[in-house]
Amino acid sequence: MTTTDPQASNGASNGAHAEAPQNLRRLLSVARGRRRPLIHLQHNPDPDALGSATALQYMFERFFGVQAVLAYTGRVGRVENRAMLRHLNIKIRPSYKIDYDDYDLVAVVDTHPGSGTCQLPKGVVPDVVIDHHPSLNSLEDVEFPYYDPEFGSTSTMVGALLVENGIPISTRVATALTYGIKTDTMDLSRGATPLDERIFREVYAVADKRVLSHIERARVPQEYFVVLERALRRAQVTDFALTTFLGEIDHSDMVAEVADLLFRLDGIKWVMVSGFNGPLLYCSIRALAGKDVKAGAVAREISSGKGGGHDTFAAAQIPIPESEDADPGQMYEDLRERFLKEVRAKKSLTRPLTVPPGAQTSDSVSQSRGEALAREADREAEARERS
Ligand SMILES: [Mn+2]
Repeated sequence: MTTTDPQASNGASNGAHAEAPQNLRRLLSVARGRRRPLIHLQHNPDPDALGSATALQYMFERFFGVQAVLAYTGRVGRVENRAMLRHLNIKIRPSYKIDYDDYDLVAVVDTHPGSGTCQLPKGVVPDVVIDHHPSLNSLEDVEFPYYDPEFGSTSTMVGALLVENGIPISTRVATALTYGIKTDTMDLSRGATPLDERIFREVYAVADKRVLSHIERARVPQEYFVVLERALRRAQVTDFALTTFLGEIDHSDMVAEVADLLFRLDGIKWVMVSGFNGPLLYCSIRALAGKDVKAGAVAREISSGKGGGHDTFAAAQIPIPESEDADPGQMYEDLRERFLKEVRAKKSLTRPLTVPPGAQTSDSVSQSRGEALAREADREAEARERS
């Protein structure tokens, strides 16, 4: 059963996926005869979007001998994700350079129309949607909505279409799916079902482990550590919640990465990390499982509907007003205020994670060191003048 009802499941929680043959038949019947398919990815595509799109592209090629174009909006920021593109030779094209009228089939992966992460051009109704993100939207206009929030990743969903139907996969496709499942489920620890495990085992067996390691251990620019230092220095522990502001960031994935790192702090139930890039303030939220307040609802609430997500991890993207006195730092403070209220953390119980505000840090140290050097240079110049 394929359904747009978020309550229903098409079997992800079971070890086997009985719907796989039927889902494959439906996908093939929609795609049959189409010569120019286009696969539209989630905004700022992550490994799950890239992995599921690569596997779907492979299916179009295998069954119909057609080359699907992969279109994206936003950017691929995280170095691991860029390494994935490079090592697996995944070609993606910016959506704005594409005329969607040139294509006779549009498939959307790892997002769905109506969601903030789906930036399809206006008026484009996809023929196929493959997604696992919780949805409040109806997908009834979509010919084949393969949609089920029970799955830990979209890569599992496309992987199931292949594996459960006995379709052989290439090392490249297996590696892409492996990395997609791995990152979306945090190594099968987050939102993963027995089916995610099963599909993961199958694709991992075929995956190129050396390439995987090259992707996961991709080298980062110095800026990464600069932002990380800022994140730690500004982090505040409030009761059981941890918050920090990264300031300006090069790409939005950084808020998620720092949120995952900080969530490791002992005794913490909630994390919120924010930073801005261009016209948007980004925010990532993490929560312990089993709370009566869910991360997705908190993200939606504190961002006035500009966010959402899963029970334990969620995100928001809040437009920064164009006016000159718009202050992302103040926006973060307001967001933090709403967040702490929403998760019911006691503000009086606030302490710095590492150093107290105003403590001597690398910034102030290098500043005073710079001043000392300048004074020394002045003295030397004076001495030269006297002699
Ligand atoms: Mn995903």
